[in-house]
Amino acid sequence: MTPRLMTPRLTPRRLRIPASIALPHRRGFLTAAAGLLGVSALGGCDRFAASPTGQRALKAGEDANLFVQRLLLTPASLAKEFPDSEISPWFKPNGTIEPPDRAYKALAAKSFDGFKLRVDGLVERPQDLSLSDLRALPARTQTTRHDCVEGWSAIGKWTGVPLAEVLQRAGLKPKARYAVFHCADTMEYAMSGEEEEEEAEPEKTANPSMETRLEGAENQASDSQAAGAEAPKPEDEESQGTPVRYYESIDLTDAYHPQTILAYDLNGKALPVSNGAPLRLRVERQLGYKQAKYVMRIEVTEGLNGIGDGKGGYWEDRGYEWYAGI
Ligand SMILES: Nc1nc2c(c(=O)[nH]1)N[C@H]1C(S)=C(S)[C@@H](COP(=O)(O)O)O[C@H]1N2
Ligand SMILES: [Mo]
Repeated sequence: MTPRLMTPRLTPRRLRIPASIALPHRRGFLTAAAGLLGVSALGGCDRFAASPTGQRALKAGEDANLFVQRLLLTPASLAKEFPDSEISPWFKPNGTIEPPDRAYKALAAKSFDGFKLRVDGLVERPQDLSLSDLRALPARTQTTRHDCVEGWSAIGKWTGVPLAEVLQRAGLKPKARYAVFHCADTMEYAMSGEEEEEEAEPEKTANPSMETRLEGAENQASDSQAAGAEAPKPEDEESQGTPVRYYESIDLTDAYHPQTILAYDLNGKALPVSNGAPLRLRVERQLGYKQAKYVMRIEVTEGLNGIGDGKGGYWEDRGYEWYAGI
């Protein structure tokens, strides 16, 4: 048992972990942790499993297992937080900076008045939460550094609702393992049938590095937006093929992490469209592309197959790592 784990920052209260996972006192917490990890130093797994603490911890299931393991095995469990004096004067927007989608534009035109975050999938009580619903839930503010794979960083002060609060309202079903974030912005249009095959081949052969492709897509996006040319026109949406929208996913360990929030404010003001309005994910121990902007729906799933190309995110489907730890 390493004493570092007993830091006051890691109390269950601060972590807002579900009641079923939170154990009444630290000794119990660490005993349960040891049991779940198969550590026998505290008297053996069998004895642990038979004890009331063990029973409760084991019943909490694999979510608790993942959660406890990550806490125990990760030396720095919280991402660094910065003083306000270090906030970047400008938080560079990247990737999509203005979703071309008709539905999104209609919401933005009304200051996201009709916005409802859908929470569904493996949950007991699907939710549709307006911005005022989300703002009425407990909030967390954190000033953190965002690191993009392109090699730039920015420090921003984010305020939002801990994802744990939202998931707790929805209630996870036993098979829940991942939270998938479906975003409003179309990245490209998929063609149907043989056309798609023909188009896909040369790209695979050329095999450009992911950085090149990411940069390419980002430049293309900003160029077209600047020129107002290539950006899909709302009336053309359907005729261009099936929209391929941005999406991301995290496991429940990250979902319940205290710094994982759905942010609605940046630097004390409503999130700008360029940075993901009305709602974006902050999962602070991972890289920029995990920080899904324009989140419309959170789907709780058992696996990642069947969503996009099955790798857990738009950029993951194009070769990036699913776990983008910093
Ligand atoms: N929906 C959506 N989310 C996204 C992206 C995007 O293009 N669309 N780009 C990602 C990347 S690569 C980065 S670095 C960050 C950029 O966030 P920012 O625009 O607030 O700087 O958003 C991430 N989340
Ligand atoms: Mo990025």
